[in-house]
Amino acid sequence: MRKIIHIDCDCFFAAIEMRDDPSLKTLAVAVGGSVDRRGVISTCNYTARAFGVHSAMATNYALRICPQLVLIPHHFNKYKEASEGMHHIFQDYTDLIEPLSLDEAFLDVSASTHCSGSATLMAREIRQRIKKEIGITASAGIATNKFLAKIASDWNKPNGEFVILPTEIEGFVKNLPVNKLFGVGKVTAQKLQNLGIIYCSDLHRHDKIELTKIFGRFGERLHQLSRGIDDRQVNTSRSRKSVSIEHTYPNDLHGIDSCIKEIPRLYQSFQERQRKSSSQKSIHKAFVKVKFADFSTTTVERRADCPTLEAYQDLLKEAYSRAEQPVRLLGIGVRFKEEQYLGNLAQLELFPS
Ligand code: TTP
Ligand code: MG
Repeated sequence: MRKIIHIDCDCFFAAIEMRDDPSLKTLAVAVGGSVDRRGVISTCNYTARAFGVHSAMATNYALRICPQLVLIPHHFNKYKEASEGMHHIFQDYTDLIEPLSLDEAFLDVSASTHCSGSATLMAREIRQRIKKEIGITASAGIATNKFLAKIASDWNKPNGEFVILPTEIEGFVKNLPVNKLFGVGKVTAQKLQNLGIIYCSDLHRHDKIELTKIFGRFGERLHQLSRGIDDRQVNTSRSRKSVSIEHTYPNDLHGIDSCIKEIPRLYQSFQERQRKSSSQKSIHKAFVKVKFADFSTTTVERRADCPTLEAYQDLLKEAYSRAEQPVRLLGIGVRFKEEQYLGNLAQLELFPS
């Protein structure tokens, strides 16, 4: 039986800004891009959430529904520093840490002897240390696998924790809406709803074979998740599958020529980013992403070991031809070879559950 903790900070970027300027604490605060640059909200505090503001919302709209919203620009260095500080805390409890983002990580504490081996007490202590040493609050979920731990950390957010004991799994998943299952997006949720499946208990009426017939390989996963089963390891060597850079333009780009002209600048920033990451991975594909004025998005990719500027310009022509509308965002990037992951997975087998 494994002991997994999922830690997720509360309104992370906004929490850092409130820590550094306590006068913000009583106000509705968001961190994001400005209206004149057609920015979006990265996150907002819980006061702003009460007005309906949320991540990925256009700043312009957020200010309309919450006119008193205090908008703060990003300070990524501070977020990164806080994230590193949290990782130092995690390392006092286990080496098996899988970061999911700057403010979120899975910890496998199965073998840890801290707090007499109690994952619940470790999670509490970690939250207290994050508060004291970093100055922000985090929520924690404690369970026997990653899927349940992640759902649990959200259960009593903000500044809360939730434990799902092995004996409670069956009762817990029974009443869990299927859209909470990892991998169930809007389309699958709708498909499930059409079959009268709203809660995990509804999924229990269908056996593995039936679910596989309807949902392919994902059917098997649905069968397992709906029973609270998830064998995924805490992946300490989680590695990126792609690297990209994208830019949202303050004014839409009109015509293919003005889009093509933007590629050299993107290409240069992208190369800088790659240099900094000093990645040793082999490139497998190059891709270009285009978001049009109507927010529709298209991606074109092609096999390439070492994509040139011209290769990206060709990909862009193909992507643009799919809609031929004004362009809001351009992105370029690379995907890495799959073997890298198999290598990492093999390494993970060194840490059996
Ligand atoms: P989340 O953990 O998803 O959100 P949060 O920490 O702000 O709020 P919650 O209390 O619900 O956990 O994301 C962590 C940070 O990542 C968030 O503070 C800002 C950034 N982020 C974006 O920049 N864009 C996004 O769309 C999301 C979801 C997050
Ligand atoms: Mg968070």
